[in-house]
Amino acid sequence: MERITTLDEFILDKQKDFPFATGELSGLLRDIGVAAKIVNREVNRAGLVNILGLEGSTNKTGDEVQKLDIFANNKLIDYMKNSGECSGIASEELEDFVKLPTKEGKEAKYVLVVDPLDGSSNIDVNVSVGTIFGIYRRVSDHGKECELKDFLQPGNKLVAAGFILYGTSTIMMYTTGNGVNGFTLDPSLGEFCLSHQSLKIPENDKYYSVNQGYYLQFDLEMRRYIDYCSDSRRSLRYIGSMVSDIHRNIIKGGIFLYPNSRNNPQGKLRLLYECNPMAMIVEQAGGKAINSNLERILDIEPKSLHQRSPIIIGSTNMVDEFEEFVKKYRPGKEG
Ligand code: AHM
Repeated sequence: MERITTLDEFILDKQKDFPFATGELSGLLRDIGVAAKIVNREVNRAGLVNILGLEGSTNKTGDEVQKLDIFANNKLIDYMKNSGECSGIASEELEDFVKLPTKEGKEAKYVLVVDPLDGSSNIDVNVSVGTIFGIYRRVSDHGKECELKDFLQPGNKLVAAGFILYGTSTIMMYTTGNGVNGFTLDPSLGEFCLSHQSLKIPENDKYYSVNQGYYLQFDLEMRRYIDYCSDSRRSLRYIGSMVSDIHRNIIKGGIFLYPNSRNNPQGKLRLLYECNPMAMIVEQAGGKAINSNLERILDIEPKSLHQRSPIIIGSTNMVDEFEEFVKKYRPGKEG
């Protein structure tokens, strides 16, 4: 029987490649793995909510029932607070970032950005959801509390990024800038086990993924590209859960588009919590991620914590092809 490699073993093994590593980043990644298992347990029990009590009500054990995304947010933050490995957390669920004012928190080198439960509107209908995270090295002085500038760094400064997909199986993928590896949770062991090594996004043109219901609200060049995909008999796959849609594209190849539209002129997805970490993972797997202005997602300078960005992400050949369409059809551009 082949020996399995657990997430913890893998992280520790990789740490050996950096002789001066203090183990903080490894510790932080391992803590995220544990927090993910806690969220996973709750996501799996979500169908029982009607038995245990509806949101806002009191359940049989006397606790108030929380919305699952809030629950995931609170669990993640509580867990990370106690881990002492990061100095602050910015979450899609919270207006402001959270400082970890303990001695360990002030000394910690890293800050975490997280979307605790992305696509949470899918939970009621039993569709996969995910957690997305990114880790930055803080730029403020160590020994003091973290500051806003620690979080407002472009994605090209991320030292690690990853996601957990709560799907038919639970998978965690992460990168520290040296390729992407995936780990599948074995429920019988309670361990994430290495299942996808050095992932590379296939270069094909089988799938495109966009909310085509907003078609009439998109810019001309976006509509032209969607027409072209449809006309070329490509398969449209749209789950409406970014982690699931992008995970499929990483495995099978394809493009995911969440563009600006008349109703959402800046797009919908958040630069810090969704676009940047996913862009780092996809680039590390050999893909590409840009916005509607054809700028690399990872080079955008964030101005605020909850800034949104249009995103076009996936197999390099498809994103390149999209760029050609924009250059050709954007009004006012030559072509
Ligand atoms: P959320 O942060 O409210 O969960 O929304 C994020 C989700 C993404 O996972 C998904 O790609 C997108 O919203 C779907 O939006 P839409 O329903 O507009 O297509």
